[in-house]
Formats: sequence, structure tokens, C-alpha cells
Amino acid sequence: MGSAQVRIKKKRADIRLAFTTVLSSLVGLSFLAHPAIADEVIQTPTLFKPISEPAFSIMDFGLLIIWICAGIFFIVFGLLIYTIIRYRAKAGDESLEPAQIYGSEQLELAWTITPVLIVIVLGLITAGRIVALDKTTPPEGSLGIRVIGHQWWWELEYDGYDFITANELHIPVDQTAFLTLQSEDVIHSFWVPQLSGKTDLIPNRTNHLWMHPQETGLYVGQCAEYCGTQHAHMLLRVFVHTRADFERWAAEQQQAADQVASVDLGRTTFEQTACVNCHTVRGVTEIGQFGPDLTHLMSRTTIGAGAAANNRENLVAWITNPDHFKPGARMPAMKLNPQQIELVADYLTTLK
Ligand code: HEC
Ligand SMILES: [Cu+2]
Repeated sequence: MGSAQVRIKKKRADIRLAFTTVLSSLVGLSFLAHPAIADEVIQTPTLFKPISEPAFSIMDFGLLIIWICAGIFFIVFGLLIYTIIRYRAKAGDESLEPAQIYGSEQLELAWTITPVLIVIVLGLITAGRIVALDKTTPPEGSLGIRVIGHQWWWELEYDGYDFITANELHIPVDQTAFLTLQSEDVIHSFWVPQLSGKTDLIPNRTNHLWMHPQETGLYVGQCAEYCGTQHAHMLLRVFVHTRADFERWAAEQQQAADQVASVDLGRTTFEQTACVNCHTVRGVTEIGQFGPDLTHLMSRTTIGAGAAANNRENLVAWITNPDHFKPGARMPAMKLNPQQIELVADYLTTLK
């Protein structure tokens, strides 16, 4: 094979290498922007619009790391591209290889010391942030909330209030919410990226997490630790309210369930089927603890921890067979006849 042919081959190999490197970097970057599960009721959780401490400091730190990595990326690629252009074979150059140079003390020291320094600085900042994040006792004036993870939904209890709700957390703006995290079964993880970092809910252990939101609105998140088949449908919705709106919501939650006379038949159907073994409706039946409290079911925007929008049609489908939205859900299909299902759905939609 002639030397010109070898050179052409080498050049092609160089181009291929550069191309694959750029391509794989792009693939890597695309993961940063990958969309979450699409659904009518699911918004995409985002890291990039924090509205609360500690999410602010997590975001700042994340950006610092991204900038450092971007710097390294551009330096390395800059040098690579420079080298490819500067040292490519020139016309008339018959040698197959460029001059071979080995060893440079300065260079080796530089590329050993620089990364070590970067790692030390990042390590120190990380340690500082972790210490600031880790609060095990409630800060002065905070609102205490107990969060219990279940396969595959969240139970929520508020300190100083007498009600239990599920899946949709309501908190006031400009106040620290101090969460106590526990699990009823396996490990789950509470994660609403705009508000706070991830914290696991571990069986037989109590963890804590806090947030101090500065803007009202709806912030979404999800269980961030694989916890079984319906892990993907264990979503979180956090409503941050003005203080007045929060108090109004909490006062409504404290009320016993509405008893609407026109749905008496639906209520008795509910009371006479196994629903009551798993669900509490305060003021009507308070035995069931296994499933979400239904006292104010209709105050929630979703059912099944974000598996579907909360409306009559979806309730009918859910009661007929929860597997329709959430295959494997811990609520069995109750085998009610269509008429009973309609009656129970009529009743449930009055639980405002
Ligand atoms: C064996 C216990 C059990 C029985 C019996 C049961 N459920 Fe459930 N139910 C659950 C569990 C557990 C969930 C939560 C499932 C999830 O989100 O993964 C649930 C969820 C629900 C929800 C959605 C609540 C929400 O806020 O997400 C409704 C509504 C509901 N059940 C109604 C009923 C009705 C009506 C009956 C009787 C016909 C019934 N359930 C019987 C365990 C039960
Ligand atoms: Cu999970």
C-alpha cells in the first residue's frame, strides 16, 4: 500500500473519531433535557426554576459544576481541534508519523494538580451545602408535616391539624415546611426539584426534609427511588398558597365529610362494601387505614397519586378496576355491578 493511501486512511479515521466524540457528547447532553412521563395531568418536574431554599443552593451549585465541566469541555475540544488542524499531514510531507515527543514535567504536573484542586474545591462546597441542608429539628415557626410513603401513594398529616390527606401537599408561602419522612413498606424518595433536594423515606427510620417556598403556585415532583411496579405513578403535587388560602384549605380539610341526602343510596353502598376496610371518610366510617383518606376526595386534582385526573368519569373507571390506570395497584377491582359503581361514584363526587 502506498504511503499516500495510508495517510488518507488515517485522515478518515481521525474524522470518524472526532465525529463520534462530538456525537456521543451531544447524546450525553440530551439526557439533561429528557422529558418526563407525558400525561394530561402530569407537568414535567424541573430543576431549573427553583422557587425555594434549599433548591436555590442546589441549583447554584449544579450550575457551578456545569460551568466547570463546560470549561473543561471547551479547553479539551479546542486543543483537539487545534491539533487536528495544526498537525495534519501537509502536501509533500512523506513521513508517516509526526515527530514523537515524550514527557514534559510541567504538563504532567499541571494536569494532575488542576483536577485535584477542582475536586477539593467541589468537595468542600458539597460538604458545606450538606451541613446547611441537614436539619433534624424543626426550625422556629415551621409547619410540621408527616409524610408516609406507601406503595404507591403518599399519606400526609399536618401537625396541629386534625385531618389526613394524600398525594397533594398544600403549604403556605414564606414559611418553612418541615417534613418528617417515614415509610409503611419499602424505600421511597420525596423529590420536588423546584423546592428541595431528594430525601428517602426508609422503613423503620425517620428522615427529615425542609423547604421555604417564596412563590405561590403548583410544583410537581415524584417518588425518586424505585419502589415497585407502579413507582412511575407515584407523583407528587405541591400547592404553595398565600397564608389566607392555606388557612382556608386547612379549615375545609378539618371538616367532617359532607352528607348529601340525594346520594344516601351511594353512601350505603360504599358503607356496605369492602371500601370501608381500606378507606376512611371522616364522620361516616373511620376503620379503613390502608388506602387514602377519602373525606375530601374531590379537593384533590388527581387520583392514584397523579395516575389520572380526578373527575367522575375517571372515578368510575378507577372503581371498576384500578388496574385500568395503575396495573398492580394495591386496591383490588371490587367487582361491583355497573349500577352500584354509578351510585358509589355519585357519592364520592359529593366529598368536596
Ligand atoms: C384492599 C384495600 C382497598 C379496598 C377494599 C378499596 N380500596 Fe380504594 N384504594 C386503596 C389503595 C391502596 C389506594 C391507593 C392506590 C394508589 O394510588 O396506588 C386506593 C385508592 C382509591 C381512590 C383514589 C384516592 C386518591 O386520592 O388517589 C378511590 C377514589 C378509591 N380508592 C375508592 C374506593 C372505593 C369506592 C372502594 C370500594 C368499592 C375501594 N376504594 C376499595 C385500597 C383499597
Ligand atoms: Cu417509588
